[in-house]
Amino acid sequence: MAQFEEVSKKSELHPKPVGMVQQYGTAGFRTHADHLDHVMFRMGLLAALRSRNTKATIGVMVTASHNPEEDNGVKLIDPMGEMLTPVWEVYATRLANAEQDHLLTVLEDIIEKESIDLTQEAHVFVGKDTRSSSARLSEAVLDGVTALRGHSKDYGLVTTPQLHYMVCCCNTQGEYGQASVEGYYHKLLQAFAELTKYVPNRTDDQKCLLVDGANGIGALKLRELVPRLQGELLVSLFCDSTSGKLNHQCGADFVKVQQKSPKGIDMKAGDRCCSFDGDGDRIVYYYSDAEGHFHLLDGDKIATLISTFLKELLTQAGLDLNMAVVQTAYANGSSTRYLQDTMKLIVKCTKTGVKHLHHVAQEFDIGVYFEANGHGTVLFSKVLEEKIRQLCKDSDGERRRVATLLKNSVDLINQTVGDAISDMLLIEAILAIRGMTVQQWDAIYTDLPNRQLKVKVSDRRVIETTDAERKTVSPAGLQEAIDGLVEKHRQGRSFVRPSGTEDVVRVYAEAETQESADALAHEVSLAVYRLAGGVGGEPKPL
Ligand code: 16G
Ligand code: MG
Repeated sequence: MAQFEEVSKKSELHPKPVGMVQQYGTAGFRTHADHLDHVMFRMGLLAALRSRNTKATIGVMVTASHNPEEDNGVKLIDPMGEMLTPVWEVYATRLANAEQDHLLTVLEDIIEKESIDLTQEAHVFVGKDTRSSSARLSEAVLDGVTALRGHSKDYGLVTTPQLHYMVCCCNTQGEYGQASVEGYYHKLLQAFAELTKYVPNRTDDQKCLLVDGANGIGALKLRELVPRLQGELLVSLFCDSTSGKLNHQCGADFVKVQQKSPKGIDMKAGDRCCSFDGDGDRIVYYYSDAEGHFHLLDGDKIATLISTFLKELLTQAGLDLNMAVVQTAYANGSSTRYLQDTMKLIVKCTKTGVKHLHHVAQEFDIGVYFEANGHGTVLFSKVLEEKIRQLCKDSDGERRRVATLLKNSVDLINQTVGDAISDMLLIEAILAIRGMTVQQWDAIYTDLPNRQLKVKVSDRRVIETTDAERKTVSPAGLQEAIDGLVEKHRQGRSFVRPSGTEDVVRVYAEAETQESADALAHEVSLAVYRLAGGVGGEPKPL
């Protein structure tokens, strides 16, 4: 026990309120900031163990992404910059929920199960978003790392994907890039400059982009980056955190859910706009047309733009490699049809949550993955990266130009996780290279009208799903009811799933018209309410 004296002492400074229970959810712990001090300290401990276990540097990011300013949260980052492996999510939950006098027992149990050698060195990178609670909560993480004699490096204010990038750089001994904010900018700026230098005749109008920084860390980081873009992109930054509140009536989640532009953005008809979320790992684009109608270009449209571009380059380079787009059940049916039938791409569907998409995308030479909500990136196999390197060296003329475009696209993309800044630069480069306006991009396919609703039930775990959440297996009769309702609507599709972040059941419906999608969503909500133990009043029609 002597080796844990420091843990015992320090944990008294970060006591767990008796009886409080939290879960390492889809993207880590997330709740009101007042309930997280002990969780942060313990995640510092866990990161120090995970580092010894993997003999690599581990990341801990303090953020609650798109949640309100009052919330906070924490995500752990594994050695290659990917999200924490599921077995350790279970440890994280156990450690966070251990009552004060059980903490050492749980800690020792993890050490024993994973045969962790405490004499090994431990290294942990820590980062935080701009929430007022983040400073003290990240101190608690650092306390935890130190209590287990780990070394920590505090990156301070960084976006979530920047910290993922740092971890990957460090564990690849710099092969992925330099593990500093400066190194991150350098890599992206160079790739962006190389890509856009092939399109020298752009007008200022084509270079203009309005960005909503969600009043968060993304805005701060973009402000550092923009002056260095050398006029290749003319960014007007809104919701830049100088006056507005984080995620309040702005940010990618607000825009996606409300289907309207953020408050405070000064957009004219046809202006190309995008919104980041509160920790800079999601992005959506939009514009309004001459009639004032709002048009959203979500993760599905982004995946289509990027995969179409990369597929064309592969063909031009004569590289016969496999490529897939990974989506979730939320992907608009029109996008799936376009990618499969017109683009002849492999399309895979997984459960909601970035880690699931990431995992499937790893199986291909190029795996483009995006959730409709704007979280996504592209993964490239080692084989592909090597072939591109060879082509850049051995070919000339047009083939070399194409290989160079591919190489710089790879460099511009943050392969560790979805990254609003990197995605934005890639999208801007593709639009520039193709000479495409945001309206032309939007016109690649037309979204089917859709509607999302929530239903409150007494226990959402009664809903069990299969087939990447597209079908339910319980409660009995629900799937049959949904099938019956879907049949009544042209181009109808609907599914329900328990949320991983909120105590609700989510309902999705799409159909040929908005009226039809709204009606279907309502009918399916009623079926959930009746068959899965709905609470409160019956769902009302929209
Ligand atoms: C989390 C996930 C996101 C997913 C969302 C679903 C990460 C980094 N984030 O925010 O990918 O779309 O949860 O929420 O994995 P839901 O389960 O409440 O619908
Ligand atoms: Mg986020």
